[in-house]
Amino acid sequence: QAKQLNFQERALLTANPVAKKLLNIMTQKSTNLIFSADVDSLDTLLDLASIVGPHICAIKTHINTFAVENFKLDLIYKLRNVADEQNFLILEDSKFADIGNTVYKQYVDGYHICEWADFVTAHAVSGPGVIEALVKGSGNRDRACLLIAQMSSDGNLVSEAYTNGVLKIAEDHSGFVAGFICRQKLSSKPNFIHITPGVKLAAGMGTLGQQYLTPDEVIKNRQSDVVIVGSGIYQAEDPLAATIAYKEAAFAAYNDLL
Ligand code: S5P
Repeated sequence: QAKQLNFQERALLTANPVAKKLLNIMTQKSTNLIFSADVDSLDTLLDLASIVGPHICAIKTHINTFAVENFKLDLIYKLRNVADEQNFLILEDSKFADIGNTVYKQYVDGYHICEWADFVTAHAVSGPGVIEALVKGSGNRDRACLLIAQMSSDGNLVSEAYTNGVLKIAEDHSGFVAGFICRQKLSSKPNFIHITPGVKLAAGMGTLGQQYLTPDEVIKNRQSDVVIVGSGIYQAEDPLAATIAYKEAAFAAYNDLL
């Protein structure tokens, strides 16, 4: 098997500042784990972020899932401080999918995502205008997006041709696209980071169509780079112990490939 470039080597080959930061953090902290903090309130999210922060390379948020009644956007700026102190990035999983003009407003005006999220997720279904809108909204900040190239849910409509189209758009916008949300390695270009959700230590079917793979399967067999774990951590009796278990499993699998 040919020698794989490690994260540190790939950071040097990456023009996007966020991809570079992520690759460097993964090297410094020995973690290719992103925590998907799908909890009920921003207060709970902040508490968990402080606990698991030392063991993750990024936290993934869904800012529009919190009940509006007692929503306070200022808490997300507290998360920004925790992220800076503990050296992890913030990935807002907006899955932008509309025409450029609408995405621009969602990114800049709605929740001020451009201010606090290092990177965001986007579908490429509407074409490259979505990326152009995010570039415009980012201004001179260090920002990036991940394109959804494949999905984990049962019965999803993503075809091989669609995935190939997403790769093409990513290559044409590689200054802003840091990588992919995917089920396996899709591109041999070292600047693209492959990030995989739908991960649990026990593989199998989750609720509402979610399908789980193990960290070992995702990183070693499918050669993705990073795992995203949500309920495997926040539903665990001991979220810190679970975080460490996922971190060690995913990083050992990465080391096995080198
Ligand atoms: O295909 C996908 C893409 C994403 S970003 N499948 C996913 O599950 N996700 C997200 O990853 C999903 O929105 C959720 O926030 C997380 C998975 O959470 P878990 O609890 O199933 O680990």
